[in-house]
Amino acid sequence: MNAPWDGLWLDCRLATMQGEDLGLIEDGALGWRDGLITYAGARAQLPPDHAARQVQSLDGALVTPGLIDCHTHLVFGGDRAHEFELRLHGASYEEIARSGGGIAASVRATRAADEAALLAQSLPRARALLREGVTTLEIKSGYGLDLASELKMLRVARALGTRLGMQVRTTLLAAHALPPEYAQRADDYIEHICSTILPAAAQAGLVDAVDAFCEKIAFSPAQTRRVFDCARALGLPVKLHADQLSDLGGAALAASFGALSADHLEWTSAQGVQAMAAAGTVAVLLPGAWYALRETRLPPIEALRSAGVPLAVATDLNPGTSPLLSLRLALNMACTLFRLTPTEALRGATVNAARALGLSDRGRLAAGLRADCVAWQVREPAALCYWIGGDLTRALRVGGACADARADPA
Ligand code: DI6
Ligand code: FE
Repeated sequence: MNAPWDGLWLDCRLATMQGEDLGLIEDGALGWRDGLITYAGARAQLPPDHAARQVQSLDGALVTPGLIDCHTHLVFGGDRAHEFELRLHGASYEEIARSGGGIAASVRATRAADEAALLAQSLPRARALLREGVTTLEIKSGYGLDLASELKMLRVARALGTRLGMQVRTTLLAAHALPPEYAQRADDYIEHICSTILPAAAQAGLVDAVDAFCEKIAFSPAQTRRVFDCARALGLPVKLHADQLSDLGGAALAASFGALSADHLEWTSAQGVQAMAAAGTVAVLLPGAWYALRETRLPPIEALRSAGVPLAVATDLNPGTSPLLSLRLALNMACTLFRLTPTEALRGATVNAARALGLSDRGRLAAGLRADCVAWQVREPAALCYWIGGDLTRALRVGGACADARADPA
């Protein structure tokens, strides 16, 4: 007789994400033990020894894998609400950056905050995502831009996961912007990343992947390649902020390194799409930044779809171009603005988001995978993309443990 399961949900609609669509199972059952799914399937086919310590009937509620936000800059000091007002009065994002605002403003605030303060400022943002079903969160550095501050950011990112019981994957984005001490010396800063920041962060075990902002207002393809060569030498996977404001061939560059993902992609060419398809690189769509910047050029969604490039959707939560505290709202934007189907959007925040992080142990409901799952207050999967805002979460498990941000009132 096997040990009893830790939990069993009955009478639910399972969106397993198995196969190429939602993998829906009506009148389903989901069991777990020791943090892993033991059964995900029809209730009628439950194995005989499915006794569980806690059994809940969900009255036909929808159950999905835990949501995965695969692209965030969630840790940062201060905010840039005043820049939001400046932009409403006609200032452009670039003009604000050139006058010392933008990322540089967040760098100053992040460097000035000690680790406890940075954690305290970041907790409410992580809690907001947890409350709406995000069980795995990617968090980038990139507002420190010196060794001590980049390590501080990455430690805070990991601490958020420990504190809230969420899974956190950390990405080093030291190549996000040029710090003031390296003004006019971008190549020297890239060398500092490669010789000092990246090796130290990797040595400290704080880096799961490496990213760069390949853009005219940030770093060139050659500088990006230099950082990626360093990441490859350290055995770290890469991902890239690619072709967001112009076509610098970022998507093809990312694909040439076998990147986990290329993100933004508004200006990606047909060649870039083909390169991503050949490399298996995931397209991470970030409609929050597109919306906040009032962009007009859409990513090549139909080309990506036709080429079979996996589509993921994320918040790009950051203080400048995407102060978006809701992955579900990102899903609504992906459908409404980018014309994804609800099935594409939901797969984009589960199985394809897991792939964008190089994770195969989550993002689907199947025996042996992590017991990260959400029971919702809706029956229709499309309702998760349809409702704009609101609290639709009914129950949440991270590795089988009850994780409710409301339980962490601090
Ligand atoms: N692309 C973006 O839209 C953000 N970073 C990036 O690489 C902007 C981040 C900020 O404005 O703080
Ligand atoms: Fe970003």
